[in-house]
Amino acid sequence: MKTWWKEAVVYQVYWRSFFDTNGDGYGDLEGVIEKLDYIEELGVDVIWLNPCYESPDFDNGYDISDYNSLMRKAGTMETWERLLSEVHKRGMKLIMDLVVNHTSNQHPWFLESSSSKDNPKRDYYIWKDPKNEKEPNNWRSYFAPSVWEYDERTSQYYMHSFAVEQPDLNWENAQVRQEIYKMMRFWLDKGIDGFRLDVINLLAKVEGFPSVENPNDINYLGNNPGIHDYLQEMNREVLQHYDIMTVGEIPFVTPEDGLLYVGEDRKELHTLFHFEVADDMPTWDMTRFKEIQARWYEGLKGKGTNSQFMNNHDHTRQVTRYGNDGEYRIESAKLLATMIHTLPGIPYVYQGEEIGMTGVHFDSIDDYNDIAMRNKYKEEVDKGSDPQEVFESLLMLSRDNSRTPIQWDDTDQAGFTTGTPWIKVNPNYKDINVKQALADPDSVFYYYKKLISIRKENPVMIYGDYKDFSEKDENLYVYTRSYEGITWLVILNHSDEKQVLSLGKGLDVAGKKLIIANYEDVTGEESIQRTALRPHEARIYQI
Ligand code: TEU
Ligand code: CA
Repeated sequence: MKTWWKEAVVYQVYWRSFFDTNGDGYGDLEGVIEKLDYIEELGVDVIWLNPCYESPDFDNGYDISDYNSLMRKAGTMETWERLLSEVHKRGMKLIMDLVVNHTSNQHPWFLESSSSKDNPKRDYYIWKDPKNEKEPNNWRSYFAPSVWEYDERTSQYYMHSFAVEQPDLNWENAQVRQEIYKMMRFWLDKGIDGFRLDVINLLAKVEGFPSVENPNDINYLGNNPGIHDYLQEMNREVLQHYDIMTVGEIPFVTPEDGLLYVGEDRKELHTLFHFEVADDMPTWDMTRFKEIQARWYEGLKGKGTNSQFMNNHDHTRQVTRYGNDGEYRIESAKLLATMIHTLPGIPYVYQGEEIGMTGVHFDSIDDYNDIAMRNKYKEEVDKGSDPQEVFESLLMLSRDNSRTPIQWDDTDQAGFTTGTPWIKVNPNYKDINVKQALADPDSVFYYYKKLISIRKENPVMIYGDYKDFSEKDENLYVYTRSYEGITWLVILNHSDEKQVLSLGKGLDVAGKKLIIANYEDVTGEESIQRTALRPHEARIYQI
């Protein structure tokens, strides 16, 4: 079935790092409004806005203390409403980040819940008695050694899958669920176009809360019995009544499990982020990547829709982590884009990716803000590890790699703010910035723009069958997408060396139409039955 959201390209706006209009060092919604023409120019359809609700901001807005009002740093409700209408005016859509596995510990619900054992909201969160004077079980949290935090006032522990400041809601409680549904309607009735649902598969917890054999492999936090009842209820009560797009953040899933969330007959969610790449593939691994793509393609084929992304606000920028951010930065950024936009699934562009922004290496832990990194650093140093070694081991995957401000131009602070930015600007902003990209017709930006625009005229990019012709190759990735008699051949050399390509029968491109290429001298008439592809070279032909 064809739908608007299957055909969309989504642009993720991490607003605090986007553009600051009042000099306080934080990007803000006014800044997003000011730069909407830039986003529109890229040609994307949907904007995913990271959380901008009232929050003490321990985890950059993922710790919400009031779902119905705006974080002061972001702006006012009036600004937000203007943002929505300006997005719509430009023919784009806006999806909001829905964080309902947990709230902030400053949320009035938690303040009440923690005040006494017989408070009517006690059951809004997950409270347990100590076991042998210790934690109720050995579960590890994403951002802390234990999911349990002891609260002296009532001599019980509460559960937090993330930081201590992010207590998990108790989804078993029907009143909690109704409160959440009401809040979702509040935003939907304002006219938003959908939700990105934060760690949505964590809502249901393992019954009985048993200790596990290997607490470090935290997959027991997700995909537990009951989760699909919650999502089907959410769909019935809220989602199905609106023409929206929903994308679930769903760690630890196989395609079989994934289909239970996004199967078109399931009435749960439209699409998902699985993390077989971003969480489980630390550095580039071509054959593994192909294996993941093939398995997900087969698993969801004709039944559900995948998403394609290699970075976001939690994961190091793709050109640094999975590509080449040095000599071949531009070619590599374009190759990765070619891949993401031609593999089956909805493509996501994380702000700054479209100009090939890179990760960072700051000098000291004090330059970092990421609560995941800081907590892990403290945990390891407290255990007695060498601080410098711990620091260095955390650099590559620090979430701040992707959170540095957008580099607008080569002026002070990359033109992001007139004040002091909440996190340092990447020092390479003099070379890599939006102003430069917009002035150069061969920039990464215009390559993205072209890829996105050809998607609009070519349903083969969206609905085409996928076939890999290069399964075992460590460097080359050669695949086709086919739809209604049209076949596109995608050829990628994901390596720093020349690679000899030999195309099998039926794949010759002689005289065939070149759709796009990331080396300027490729024009499309040549036969490349056997040819050498240059480092990070990417081409698409219609054959
Ligand atoms: O992320 C979930 C999370 O823990 C990710 O860091 C993880 O790498 C992966 O994406 C899922 O396995 C979400 C938000 O994106 C993140 O910013 C928040 O800190 C977190 O939830 C808690 O709300
Ligand atoms: Ca600001």
